[in-house]
Amino acid sequence: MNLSILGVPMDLGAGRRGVDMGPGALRNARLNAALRGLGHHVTDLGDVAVTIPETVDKLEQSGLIFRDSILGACTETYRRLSALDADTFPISLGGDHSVSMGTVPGASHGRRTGLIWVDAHTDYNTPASSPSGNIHGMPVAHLTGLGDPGLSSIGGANWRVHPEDVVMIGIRSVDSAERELVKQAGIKVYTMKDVDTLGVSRITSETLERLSGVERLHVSFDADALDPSVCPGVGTPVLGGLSYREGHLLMELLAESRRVTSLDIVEVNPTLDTRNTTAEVMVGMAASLLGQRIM
Ligand code: DIR
Ligand code: MN
Ligand code: MN
Ligand code: MN
Repeated sequence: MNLSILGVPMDLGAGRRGVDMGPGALRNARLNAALRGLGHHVTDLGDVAVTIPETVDKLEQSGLIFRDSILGACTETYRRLSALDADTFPISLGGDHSVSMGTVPGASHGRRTGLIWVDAHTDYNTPASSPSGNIHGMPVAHLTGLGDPGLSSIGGANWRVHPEDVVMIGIRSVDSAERELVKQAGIKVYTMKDVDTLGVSRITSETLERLSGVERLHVSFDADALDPSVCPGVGTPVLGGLSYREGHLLMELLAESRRVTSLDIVEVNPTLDTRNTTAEVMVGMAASLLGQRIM
């Protein structure tokens, strides 16, 4: 397969600094070589230009933290990915999870897109519901058309992810107003309780069945979905996450389906990590999704 890698070194949407160094950490963990080793043709597109937070006023024009700079970086991300051929598989490297407001429409090529959101958090706050004001807690809401009109129309005025085409896996931290929004939207959520009781195998087959009508299938993998004992280098760790094997099994089963068309790896924070472990684990997850097999 032709794979294109795009870094989005942005930490403007997170409450803590440092995820802007994620793309460097993932490349340092030999992402490109791992994917080439699987037989793929890998092109690294480099990084999108992102505003340095120290150079602008935090509340910018809008009153929403770094909203204008985030909109700018996500719009550029969208442009870079939509310029690729539809049969090229893009892997976007965050950066905080707000990058997905650009990667998901960019990788969609205007088609109906299923979204598998692997995360400890549902990221379904709007500016009005958010207790933190951090935009990395809001990307899925914007992708489905809620919230700030600029952030919700990066893929054009008419393109949206339909809430019924979103499946979230690994969830264990949801704000109270956010919970109501997720329920109202009808998004399918597999919490960690569901992972414990149903198992990743059943969850993956149900997910693929639910998303059988979509043309594109995007996986957005927040490193904090994995347990902090596996991925310590994240800004908002929550105990009780996916094990190393549960993460790999999910990626392996999705790979076997041959339906996934794009991937994000986000929220890797080298300043909070131990010896680049989190980047190394996430490179392994990407390799499993792109066809690495044990036998
Ligand atoms: C929280 C945390 N729900 C917020 N969200 C995070 O700020 O909206 N998402 N950490 O990854
Ligand atoms: Mn997230
Ligand atoms: Mn296109
Ligand atoms: Mn998260």
